[in-house]
Parts: sequence; structure tokens; C-alpha cells
Amino acid sequence: MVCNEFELCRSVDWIREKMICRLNNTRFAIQKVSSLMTGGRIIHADRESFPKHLASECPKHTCTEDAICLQGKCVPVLKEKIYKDCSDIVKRDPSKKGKDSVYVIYPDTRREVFCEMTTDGGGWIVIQKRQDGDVDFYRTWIDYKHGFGNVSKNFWIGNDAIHALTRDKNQELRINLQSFNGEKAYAVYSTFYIGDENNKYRLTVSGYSGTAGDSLAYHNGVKFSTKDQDNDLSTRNCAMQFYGGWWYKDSHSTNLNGLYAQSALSDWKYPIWNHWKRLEALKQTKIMIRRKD
Ligand SMILES: [Ca+2]
Repeated sequence: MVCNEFELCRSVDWIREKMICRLNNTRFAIQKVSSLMTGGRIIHADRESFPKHLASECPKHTCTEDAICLQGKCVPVLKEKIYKDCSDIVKRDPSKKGKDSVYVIYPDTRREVFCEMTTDGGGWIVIQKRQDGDVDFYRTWIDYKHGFGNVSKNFWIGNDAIHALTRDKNQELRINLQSFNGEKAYAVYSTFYIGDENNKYRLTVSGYSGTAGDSLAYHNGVKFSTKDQDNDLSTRNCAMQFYGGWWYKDSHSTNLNGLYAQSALSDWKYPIWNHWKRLEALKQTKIMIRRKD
């Protein structure tokens, strides 16, 4: 269908891949503008009634209610709300509480993340999870940079993603731990962010509370290391010694990306949390973040 020129966006802000349009009090975002010309997707936000509302604003608009006019063509509108992160989802849609799943969020660009919607009211973005030995965590710098694994089972979201998600320095961190005999403990940190790759993903973490003890304090201010990139403070290569990618100092007091054990074996190379179970390998770990405001 041919329509009049796109006139919905009276003012346009370009933010990365998004074109943010404002029309009176309605704000909506068009994703991946370059792909629109070949029938890409449009997503609108903040108002379910967007097409009708626009119809009254744009009498020349000749597309159906499920499309808007852009570059002379009617382009379908996807009725998908734009959420900034997992906490935004539970805030605006309380029915999602308790529904742990993969969701699409737009903290900066479009990301598919696993939201933990159960613990302490939900709204957590899971950045690491381990529940069995299916995925190898003894990996290279590039793997840790981009992330690996399966988001609903065992995975690392990626250091670039963690940096992007925490760079506003307004995230709290929560780590849930479970031992092989079924005991549980957790640690919450009121401050958590990491630097970018140039800064070797340097860790900033503080403000502990919880039941597991503060094993991350030792790692505060430390750079990330992998077996092929030794940024630790030891003369040895801690990533090789402890079989993981982590913020190793001259050793560690927690090694949650270490070698997965199938039982409660005892060694520094396993996923341990020293202040809770000393050197006992843990069965399950989950690391997650949530916006504080
Ligand atoms: Ca070293």
C-alpha cells in the first residue's frame, strides 16, 4: 500500500540504532532504521493505542491500524512494549512476577536476557548461571568477552554485556549459591560495575549484605583474567591454575567460573565461595544484577 510521506515524527532523536519519535506526549521507538526500507521491524512503546492516536494526529495517514507510513510505504508495527531491563518489566507488568524466562530488553541496544522474576520481588538480569557441568567455563578472553553457554542453563553473559549493563553504576548485585547437600546462601552488593575491555573489565564491588559472607571483597578493584590473558597480581597464571575466567588477584576467595565438580569435592579450582563453604565445590550458582531505583 502506498501512503503519504512519513510525518509522524515531528522531532527525531537518533540514539544508536533507534529512532525515537515523539508526537505530543506519545513516545515511540523505531528499531534498526536502516532495515526499515526493506520492511524491517518497528516497535512502539508506552502506548497500546498508538495507531488510533496517530490517526487523529495524522489525517493524511492511509495505512491500516497495524502499520505506519514511512518513506511512502506502510510498514507493520509490532505491538511490543519496550522495557529498559528486567526490573522495568516487573514494575510495569506485575503479572510477570515469578515468571523466570528469557525477555527482550532495551538497556542500550536490543538484548535477549534471562530475567529472574522470583528472588526478592524479581527484576534481576542473570549474568551467570551454573547448574551442571554441561558447559565448559575454562575459556579464552574472547569467549568471556562475548559470553557463552545457554541462558536458561549454564552461561556467562559476556564481559562486554556486563560492562554495558552496569556502566550507569546504578546496579545492585546478587549471588545465589547452593551446595550439593541442598543448603542455600546468598550475597548482595549495593555497588557493582565493571570497566570496559581497555580497563580489562576491572571489578568494582562493595556494600555487602547476606548470608554467604563477603568473598568478593578480596576481588574489588581487580582486573579480569583468562587462561590466555593473565592480568592477575600473581607470578603464576591464576586462570590456568584455577580453571576459569575471573577477577583473580594473587589467588581468589571465590571462583564461581571454576571447574565444575559433580559432587562436593574440595579444591581451589572448583566453583567455591570461601566465606561460606571454604573449598567445597558448589552445585548451583547464579549471579544477577538489578537497577536500584
Ligand atoms: Ca600472573
